[in-house]
Amino acid sequence: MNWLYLTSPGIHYLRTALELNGIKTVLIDKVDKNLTTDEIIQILQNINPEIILFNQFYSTREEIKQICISFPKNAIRGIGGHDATFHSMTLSENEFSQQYSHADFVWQGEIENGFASFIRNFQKKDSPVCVNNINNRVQDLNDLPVLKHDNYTSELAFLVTSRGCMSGGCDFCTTPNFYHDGWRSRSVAHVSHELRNIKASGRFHINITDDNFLGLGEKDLMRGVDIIRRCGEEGLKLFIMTSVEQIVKADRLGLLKEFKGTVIKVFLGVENFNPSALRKLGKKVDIENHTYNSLSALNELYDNGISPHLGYINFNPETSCDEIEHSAHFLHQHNHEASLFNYFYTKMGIFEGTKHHERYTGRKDCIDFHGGNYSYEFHDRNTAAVFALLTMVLDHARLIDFLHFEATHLLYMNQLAETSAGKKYIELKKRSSEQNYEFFINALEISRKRGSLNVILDLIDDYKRKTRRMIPDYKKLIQQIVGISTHILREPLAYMDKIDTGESWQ
Ligand code: B12
Ligand code: SF4
Repeated sequence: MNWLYLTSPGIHYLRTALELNGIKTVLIDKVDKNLTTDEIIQILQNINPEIILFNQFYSTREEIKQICISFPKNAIRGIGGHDATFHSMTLSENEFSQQYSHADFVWQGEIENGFASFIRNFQKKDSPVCVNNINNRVQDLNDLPVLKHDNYTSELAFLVTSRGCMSGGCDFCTTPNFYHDGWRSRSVAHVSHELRNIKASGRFHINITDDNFLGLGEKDLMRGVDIIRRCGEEGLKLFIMTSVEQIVKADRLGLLKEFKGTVIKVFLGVENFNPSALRKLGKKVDIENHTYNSLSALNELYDNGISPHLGYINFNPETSCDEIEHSAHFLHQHNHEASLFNYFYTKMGIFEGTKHHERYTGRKDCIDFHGGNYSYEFHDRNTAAVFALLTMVLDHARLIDFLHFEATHLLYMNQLAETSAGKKYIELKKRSSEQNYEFFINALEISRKRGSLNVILDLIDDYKRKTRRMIPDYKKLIQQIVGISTHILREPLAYMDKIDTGESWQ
């Protein structure tokens, strides 16, 4: 999916804060340059730095350890970021010393206040040090540097216009604890300077990585709309993440039409259509009205030429088969949303720093971290069986998800819904939605009735055969869309070209 090619914003803030304090830096950007672990080690050996700093994600913990170990011990090694912050917070002193023995320090929280002077004065100790900076937030985000965007190659620009969300937010999310005193934003004028830099870098597509771009109330919404207007004037295209409530509000105030043609995709925090599942997830919304509000928001986005991408969590440790069945009906019945298999497959992660982590840590059997992933067992055996069946077709389903995602993005970026390509797109979306739904409901049925191995194999074969047939159709559609498009993202198209059309498999 094209958003995976995005450079990580945290390393750019880290670098800029150090440079502004006279500390010379070299950026090694794994995502942007598609670097392997060995290549990173090689680059580090060539540079031979005095200090190495890492922005850790839960899936890169092991890789960072490996890099640290492969490098001469005299360099200072520091680790920070969301995952390092919360992971280190949950460890006892002994566990911390053991698990971070490859590091000299772990920094918890933002870097803007305090990190530059810390690193200048830091002396290596016998065991790693933990620095708690979580309460030392940047309160006025207009104090943040305006980034230049001249040091990464991706076609996608990133932009951070706000930090945080509601205090005491959703139980599965780490954002409320990282930014415990709530949502803060940059002014429109401050953001506008950075928009100019992005434009000057030759990019037209921006992923706004704010957890909640449109904020929490009407004033925040108006700020967001103002930024969208500026982007519209500059011909910039946006991907944003926000809540169902703010989209509904924007529509009620007649503002959503201003998004048209500028906002291409909205990552919408729906999470689920089932009230009982929402309660288990600990989603902080008006649960009884959430399904209605979510469906209104989806319709309003489509009506304004914007493609919604659902933040969706179908499985959690206590998911029941009735909940996922109800949820599947909704996905299937509304705008063919069942077309993305990922919505069916997403399982809640139990991350350190969340209320769920606190809840489940007493029950250690529930959380197991290995190979860069959190796993747990489902309480219900039938639910576990459905999830296992979904896993068996994942390789095929993900290919179609990728093609569908990119077709959607191109179509909406160029506002081509009303063309013949748009009609073809809807046909394929419907086909994909029917296939995913049929597979899911059959998987559910088999799991409840404890179906035989032959029945299971037939179901899997049938799904795989049908999805393979869709590959050439999606590829043709994407070519057709590209033929009439003004705006194109080259990188995902290059990946698409490498996908075997599947014609030889039929
Ligand atoms: C953009 C984004 C993405 C992009 C990633 C783009 C990229 N290349 O990084 C995409 C869409 C691909 C993505 C995917 C996923 N993401 Co994501 N994502 C985000 C998001 C919303 C914004 C990141 C951002 O821009 N932050 C702004 C920068 C400025 O903040 P920062 O990185 O924290 O950096 C600050 C400090 O941490 C510190 N710092 C950072 N690095 C360092 C290093 C040192 C040495 C020091 C001292 C300090 C320091 O200083 C910085 C400035 O103050 C965050 C939420 C968030 N608000 O951070 C989730 C988040 C990181 N994602 C999360 C998750 C769960 C996922 C997925 C697993 C979702 C899914 N189910 O598929 C996938 C996994 C992808 C993968 N490859 O494994 C979780 C991670 C939880 C955890 N404990 O690790 C987060 C925190 C969301 C959440 N609240 O739960 N994601
Ligand atoms: S609304 Fe989104 S960002 Fe805010 S707490 Fe809930 S999941 Fe996290």
